Amino acid sequence: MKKFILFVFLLPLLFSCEQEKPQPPNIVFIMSDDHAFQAVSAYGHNLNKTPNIDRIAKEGALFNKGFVTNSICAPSRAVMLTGKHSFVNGKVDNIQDFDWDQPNFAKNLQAAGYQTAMVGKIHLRGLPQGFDYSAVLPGQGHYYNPDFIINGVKERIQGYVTSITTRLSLDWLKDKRDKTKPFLLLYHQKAPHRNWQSEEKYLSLFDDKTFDFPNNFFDNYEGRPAAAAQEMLIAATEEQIAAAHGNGGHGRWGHDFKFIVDPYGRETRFNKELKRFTPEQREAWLKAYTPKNDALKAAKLEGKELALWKFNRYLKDYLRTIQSVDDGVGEVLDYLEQNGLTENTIVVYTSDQGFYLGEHGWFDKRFMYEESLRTPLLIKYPKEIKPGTKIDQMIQNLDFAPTFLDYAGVDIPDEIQGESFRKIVSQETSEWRDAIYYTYYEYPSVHMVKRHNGVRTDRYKLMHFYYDIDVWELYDLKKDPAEMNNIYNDPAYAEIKQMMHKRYEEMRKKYGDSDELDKQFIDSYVNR
Ligand code: SGN
Ligand code: CA
Repeated sequence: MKKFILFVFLLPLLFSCEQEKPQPPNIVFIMSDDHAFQAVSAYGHNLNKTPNIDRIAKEGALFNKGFVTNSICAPSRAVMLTGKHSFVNGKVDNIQDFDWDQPNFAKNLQAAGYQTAMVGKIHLRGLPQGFDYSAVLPGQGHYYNPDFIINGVKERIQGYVTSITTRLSLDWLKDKRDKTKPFLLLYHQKAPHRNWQSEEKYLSLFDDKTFDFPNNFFDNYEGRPAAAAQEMLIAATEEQIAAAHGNGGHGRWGHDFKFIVDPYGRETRFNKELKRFTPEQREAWLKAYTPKNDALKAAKLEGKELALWKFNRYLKDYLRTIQSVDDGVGEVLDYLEQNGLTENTIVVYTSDQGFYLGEHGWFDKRFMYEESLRTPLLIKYPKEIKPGTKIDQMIQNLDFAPTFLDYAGVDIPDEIQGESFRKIVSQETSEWRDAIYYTYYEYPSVHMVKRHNGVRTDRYKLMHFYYDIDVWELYDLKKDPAEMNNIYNDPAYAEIKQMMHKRYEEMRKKYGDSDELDKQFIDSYVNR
């Protein structure tokens, strides 16, 4: 009896000890493909409404300076997984193989007892390592009726890729994981990647709107020869389209603007793309696009008017695909809420790089200029992050791996080059790096963006374009946020130039980059 009384007496103590043991947080890491920060309404650009993505910032934090280290898809994902720069993890461009055998943070979390899943676009060939469950798109994947490789087995799934990615993620959360363990879910959408095919229900969204050009749409690229040499114009002339390398290049009537027969009577390859659709999907598409395309043909627009039309077709299609992404984010946040998981789950929303929405006349990314260097970055974790927090420190995708390991209470391997931003976002400290380093390699290739690297501080950016060119660019981001004025040779900036060169050398040394490595990556690319 005495023993029993003692037991009853000690019972609450036992429970309180149990409760005090911190439970590692769950992590839902949402990444979209090519989602520009300009197209997340929380950033205030007024193009579209993303109420569900915005919920993350409202309940947590919004980063104004989230950057990548290499603005292209597969390399960005390799950096995210490994916490190491491209020239260290080896995946410098979309073409080379990624070595899945190297360490990644999902492997670390898995070893620490996490349930791990990767769903959607990863763009790294081979079976993803570090995941108990994977359902990934082969390569770029398709918008309609996509193939998925589910735990190594290919399967075609009928429907729209964004909704399927959400459904597979929710299925895993609901009944494919061990619910006694913490989880890591990489929920990675293909949208809004080119060629911006929207879900049937959003095909007419924004029809009643006309978007204005960004101020620098008709950029003349003066003082910026690499910018002049790109092939990623929204509104290229027929001559420019014809002269582009390969068939990726500038915006095209079929692939990009969705004409089966272009305004000059030429059949495009778009009809071929529609072959993947079911008859119902095809009908919905033709019903939406045919009258709009016929109207453009009848209007016989030219010059600036035609450019405005192309810009609007591009931007509307792009924004339409984001609507489905936002819907999916809402479904996942609702699931967490309805299952009591909100408090102990970290939710991150970001993109593999930024994107041009007409700035400099462009779509695509790759350049170190702001719109593609910068991504949307939003995070919530009610236990540590105050609602409505705004962060101005310069974060890079290099920092995801160490940050997640830090939250999970797992040791951060020394070889990781990024830093945990946990204390930055909880505002426990404000001490942080004051410069970031950038590299880009994929040239010559689609869009013809030349090899370059550079350093960005809070106010200045120094870039070096090399290989078949040797050009330096310097920008004062405070005076020239649109990066129209290369001040590299401006005597008024001589001291700044010197200081930035010093920072550039320091960064290359710090991360282990060098002229030898640049040369090695040229050789392996040219001789591949
Ligand atoms: C495809 C696109 C390009 C895009 C690359 C890389 N062309 O090649 O416009 O730059 O992917 O994108 S498309 O004709 O296939 O649409 S990335 O995000 O995967 O790096
Ligand atoms: Ca991408």
